[in-house]
Amino acid sequence: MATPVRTTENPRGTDSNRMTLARHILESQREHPRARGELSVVLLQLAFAAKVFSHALGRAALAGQLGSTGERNVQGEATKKLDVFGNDTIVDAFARNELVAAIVSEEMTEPRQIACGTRASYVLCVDPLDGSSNSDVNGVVATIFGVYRPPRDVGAAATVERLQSGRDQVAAGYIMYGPSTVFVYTTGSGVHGFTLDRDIGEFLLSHPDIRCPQQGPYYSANLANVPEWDESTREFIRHLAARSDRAYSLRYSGALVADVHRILLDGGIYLYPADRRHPGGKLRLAYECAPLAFVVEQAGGSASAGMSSVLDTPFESIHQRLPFAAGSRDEVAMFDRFIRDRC
Ligand code: AFP
Repeated sequence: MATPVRTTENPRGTDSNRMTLARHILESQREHPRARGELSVVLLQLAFAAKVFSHALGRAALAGQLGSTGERNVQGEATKKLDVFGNDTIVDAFARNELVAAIVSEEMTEPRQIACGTRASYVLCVDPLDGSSNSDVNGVVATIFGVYRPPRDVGAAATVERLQSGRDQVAAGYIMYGPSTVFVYTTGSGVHGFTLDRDIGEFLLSHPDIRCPQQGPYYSANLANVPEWDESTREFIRHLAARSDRAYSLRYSGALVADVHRILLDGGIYLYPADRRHPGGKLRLAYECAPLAFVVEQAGGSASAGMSSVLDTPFESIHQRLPFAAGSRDEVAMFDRFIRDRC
């Protein structure tokens, strides 16, 4: 008689011993003996909101949730119904607890004060639906988050006014809604990725300790903007494209996270530089550039605002923009050299 094969896998193929996001967050928390567990709960609430949003995105076309609302957001961009839904989902996940003092969102002109009068330590900055133009064409979209702990007086709650720079982040990451839903996060000890197992409703570790290759084969930028760029940026892209060994390929999806995620895993450079229409850059510092810079740097890559560091850029306003380059160290250093040499 054949010996039965012993397996730890359940009949649905999910190993019950696998690392869940919740377990990972709690085990990381133990590395900080003075931690009170509040950041862990913030991350778990984000994961909960991500599951709600992921489910809604999958049904959006059937539920009449595609298309625009007819309104414009603070940036003057047409608001999609899913922008509103994504924002409401995040706000709802934090509105009735005192986990964060305030939420800064791409979709809200002013910060939403949550835990006024409490000692909440964190400010959550979020782009609920990154890449919203992709949502109507079944393309990849994402949520980006940065959890900030701004300096505060003893016993007082954190305030948005006290946010200084991306260095105030204690956690950052993104949730990417593609063929699978992936939660990527850092708390300053490496970068880890989890894939949503829809059958059991859990994020399971699928990309432990992500490392961004030192150099890589991709560049990612909206080349329709080339005529609007300064000469040094144009020269940099020409340099990559003209390599006789065809070392580089172009990839651009129109969703920042999808493009940066590829670069994070496979290497290369993502670029959204300043252009004539966006002299200060297009991407938003608090909830796009800084969280992704934290992730990329924690994975061993680099992020640059051209001549300066993304993470050290002082915050002047919550919706401030910044030129942004991120990815493999070699390509980002090369970009910085092109910019510097021309100045
Ligand atoms: P939102 O969907 O959050 O407004 O972000 C879109 C985005 O900032 C980013 O996801 C893309 O990389 C970039 O815009 C695409 O912009 P272009 O259409 O100008 O290339």
